Order: sequence, then C-alpha cells, then structure tokens
Amino acid sequence: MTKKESFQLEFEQHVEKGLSAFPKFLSSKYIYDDRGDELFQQIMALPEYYLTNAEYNIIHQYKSELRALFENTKGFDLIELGAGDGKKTKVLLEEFHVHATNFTYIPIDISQHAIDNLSTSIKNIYPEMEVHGAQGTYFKVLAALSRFNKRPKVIIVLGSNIGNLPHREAIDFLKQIQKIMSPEDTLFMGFDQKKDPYTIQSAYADSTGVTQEFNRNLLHRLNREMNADFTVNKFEHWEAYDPENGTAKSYLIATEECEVAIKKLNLKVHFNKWETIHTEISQKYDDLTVEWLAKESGLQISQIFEDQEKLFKNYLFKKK
Ligand code: AVI
Repeated sequence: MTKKESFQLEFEQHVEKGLSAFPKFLSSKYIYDDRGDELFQQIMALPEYYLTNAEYNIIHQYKSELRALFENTKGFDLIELGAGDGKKTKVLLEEFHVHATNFTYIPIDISQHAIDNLSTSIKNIYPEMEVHGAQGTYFKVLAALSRFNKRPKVIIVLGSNIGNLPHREAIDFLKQIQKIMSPEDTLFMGFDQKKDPYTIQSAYADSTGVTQEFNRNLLHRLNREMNADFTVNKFEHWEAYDPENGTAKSYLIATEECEVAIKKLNLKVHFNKWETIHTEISQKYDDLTVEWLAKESGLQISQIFEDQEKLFKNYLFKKK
C-alpha cells in the first residue's frame, strides 16, 4: 500500500468511527489539505491569533543564545516537526547562516505542499544551505529519525502544535521523541500558556470568521474526497475555553436537523438540531503541567524562554 493509500484508509476509518459515535468527533489533523493549509496561514496573520507573533518574538530575542546552545564542534541536525511555512525557523536559519554554523535542516510536515514550498524558498534565499525535507505524520517520521545519530540533533516543534493532542497522546508523542534522543540532543518546543480567557477565546473565535472556515474545511473535505453532501454553512463553529483545565475545544454545530450521506463510505449520518462534532483541542499550559509532561516522558526542562508580553513559552528539554 502506498503512503497516500494508507493515509486515505486511516482517514476513512476515522470518519466512519467519529461520525457514528455519540458525541460525534473528527480529528483536526484532517483539516490540513491545500485549502486547510491556506486557511491556517490566514489564521496566523490574524490580529487575534497572538501565538505566532509571540513565538516569533521569543526566537528573535534569543536567537544568538539559542545558536550558542545548539552549536558544537561536530555540527548538528536541525529537525523540525510540523515545519509549515517555516516563518519562525527562518529567523534561526538566518542567524546560523550569518555565523556560518555547521548544520543540516530537516523540515518535516504532514503536507507535501508545505514541504515543497518551504524547501524552494530556503533554496532561493540560501542556495548553499543543506535542506532535506520529508513528508509524513509525526509518529511515522519519528521512527525514521532514529537513523540521524552521527552528530547531535536539535529537534524543534513550534507553534504549540503539541496542544492539539490530549495529555495522554502528548506524552506518547514526547516519549517517542525521547526514545530517539541521545544525551547530547536537545528538544526545543513551544507551549501556549494559560492566560486571560478572553484572549484565548478570541484567538479561536475571530471576528472575520477565518477560524470558522478553517474548521468547516473538514466538512468541505468530506464533500470533496468522500462524496458527502454536507450543507456546510448549516454547521456553525463554536469555541469553548475552559480556564480550569486550560483546554480550548472547537466544535461544528448543526443548526438544523439533517441527514448527511457520505457516499464513498456508504454511510448515512443523522444530526439533531444543535448536535455537535468535536473537531479540535488547543491545550494551554503552565510550568507545572509542562514539568509533569516532561517527567512522564523521561525528559527534563533545561531552560525556559518567554516573550515580553508573557503569552507563550518555549522550553528546552534534555533526555533524563
Ligand atoms: C496548529 N495548531 C497549534 C493551531 C492551534 O492553535 O491549535 C490550530 C488552530 N486551530 C484554530 N486556530 C488555529
């Protein structure tokens, strides 16, 4: 089975399970086709979506400190999981380029489109830079990464991507990273922080409706790829941030009772009026929670970087 076929099969099984369950669910990882990538780019440019700028500011402010931490006599492999458009990483690449740092950049993303665009844009700016992009889901690609063991690895996961995983899955993910790390390797990861609930709520329920379109792309995708007949604008985006556990949850809510056919799966799905599909979690953290995640995964925090507005943090981890 090709990579594409196995992804498709997994996607179809997920849709069948998620839309037959009560309450219904679909995973946000399926939002990201070409249209989903484009909508996420628009989200990152929204004034309400503070995460991107906050993390950009951290990297910009601490770029020389980070270079000093990553640099060593053997050089290093810079492996980025979920590289996207690489906007923030490019600040580091520029810093490394200016200081003739010895490293290879290995961006990994679920979207081939993102990897192609990123590799081309880096080649245009830095023709000499060694870049080896790879497409795949985190879990599949991580297994392949264990062969990068000739020199120290710096693994970076930006954008609070870990927040899209419930704690148990986040621990599994961290454990898998921990497994392929040797003592001289470093993990540099972004975690969006708990803060004024209004700030978080508006980041995921923006006034222009881009986040609604992003969420609805799941249904458009089912219409396109599985011959479904969702009347997409009958499903409203809803965001609920719970300040007690730091979890922001996204839903699509049926505003009318309806019956949807997903022809490719031979599946009919009934929605009552106001019935929900839970589509995404965006977890918010504090130091204690990140310390707990690290401990459960055999990692330890070695340094913490915070932006000036105290919205976001990047943590450096070592293997325990
Ligand atoms: C990719 N991920 C970290 C984003 C987040 O903040 O959870 C996805 C997103 N969903 C709605 N807006 C942004």
